[in-house]
Amino acid sequence: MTELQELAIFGGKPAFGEDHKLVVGRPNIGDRDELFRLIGEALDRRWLTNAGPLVQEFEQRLADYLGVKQCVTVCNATIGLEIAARALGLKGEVITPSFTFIATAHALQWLGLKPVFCDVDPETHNIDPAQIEKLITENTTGIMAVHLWGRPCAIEQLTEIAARRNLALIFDAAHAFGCSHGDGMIGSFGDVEVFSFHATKFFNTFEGGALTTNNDELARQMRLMRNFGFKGYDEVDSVGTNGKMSEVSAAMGLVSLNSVAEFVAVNKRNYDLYRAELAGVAGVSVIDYNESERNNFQYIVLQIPANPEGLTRDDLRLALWEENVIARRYFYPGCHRMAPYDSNGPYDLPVTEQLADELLLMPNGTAVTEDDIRKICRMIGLMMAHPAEIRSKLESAQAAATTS
Ligand code: T4K
Repeated sequence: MTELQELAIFGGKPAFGEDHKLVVGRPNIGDRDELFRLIGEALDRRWLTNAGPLVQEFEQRLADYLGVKQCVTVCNATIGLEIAARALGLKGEVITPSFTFIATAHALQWLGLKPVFCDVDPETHNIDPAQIEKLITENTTGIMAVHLWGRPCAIEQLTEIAARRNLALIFDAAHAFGCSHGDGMIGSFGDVEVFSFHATKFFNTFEGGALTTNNDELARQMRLMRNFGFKGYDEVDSVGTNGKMSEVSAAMGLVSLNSVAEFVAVNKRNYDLYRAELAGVAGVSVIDYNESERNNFQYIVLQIPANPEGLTRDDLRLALWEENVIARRYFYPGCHRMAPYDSNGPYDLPVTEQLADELLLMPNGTAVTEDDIRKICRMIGLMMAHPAEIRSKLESAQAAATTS
């Protein structure tokens, strides 16, 4: 058992070495031989991008896995969100949460749309349907909701509001690959759903993403837009961009798909262990997943409510960083407090601000062992039990840093 004086902030040796830092988002990697075989075939074919055979196979396998009619892969989810918004003809204002990765808001702003920030539900961390209607104006054309941490939004309520108010409904499903909602997988709700397959996601294609929809005409338009709007060699149908996925990314995707069940099982094992190990630690809780649904368990989200007697989320983060446990404050400070949105206030987003100050994400995935987790949780227990000592040490380190 580590004693207080053995913690790195008191001069002890960090629990993890510089070459074994534990981070949020270390990629999961499937069968390398199979990956190199697929890449070798692509090289032999000399067909490297532009809807090649691997991309086509990947799209079909994704559509089958998700139970959705159409899947259009893209080079990343940010471009995917932009293509979705453009294909749906969004104009003016789009209602979206501030409590998300900045890409959600930026995708809208990049298109000249105005993201209108809506607060989130304190339990689900997802956009609060009860607050959406107050934000709808004559300029509102859509809702871009986010299935944060892979936990589905209030899909039925959002669908009902969108239909009644004649708004498009896009789900940013960047976190939600492999998650279900009732009878269906995330991927077939709203007008379109957008996945991210970035390296830091539990299922990755290096960079990449996918647009999924049951609307054939929308899929056709998004397919054209992803390739500059080209309809044939010399004919352009609409404004477009370069959002294509490469063959190398599709190869990684096919290989990742073969291992997706194993990645989820490891995430779940780790999640269960974090929960068990932290169960007795006062002042920290681990957010839960609805176990009657399919989840990917990629995000281990700790909540450390503000408490004048205890450690804050930021104290804990700094102490863990000294141990080379690079826990992250997703999504601090909230999009509305970042440029360019911070100059548009005032905002009334109390739950967003509270969560941005209280949540801390922990390392997960196949690069994290059960021993790593036990070690991390023991340190968290020790730190949380000694708030005064930890805080005074952090304050003196900070004072020394500012005077030097
Ligand atoms: N919507 C939502 C809700 C999202 O969360 C995201 C992306 C998007 C949209 C946009 O999707 P993409 O356009 O990216 O497809 C990371 C990811 O870059 C980002 O994709 C992700 N969300 C976000 C939650 O996390 P950062 O700025 O935190 O990344 P960074 O560079 O700090 O990396 C995180 C950790 O992962 C580091 O500690 C190092 C480690 N890492 C990273 C890479 C790239 C590795 O160990 N290996 C690697 O290859 O945004």
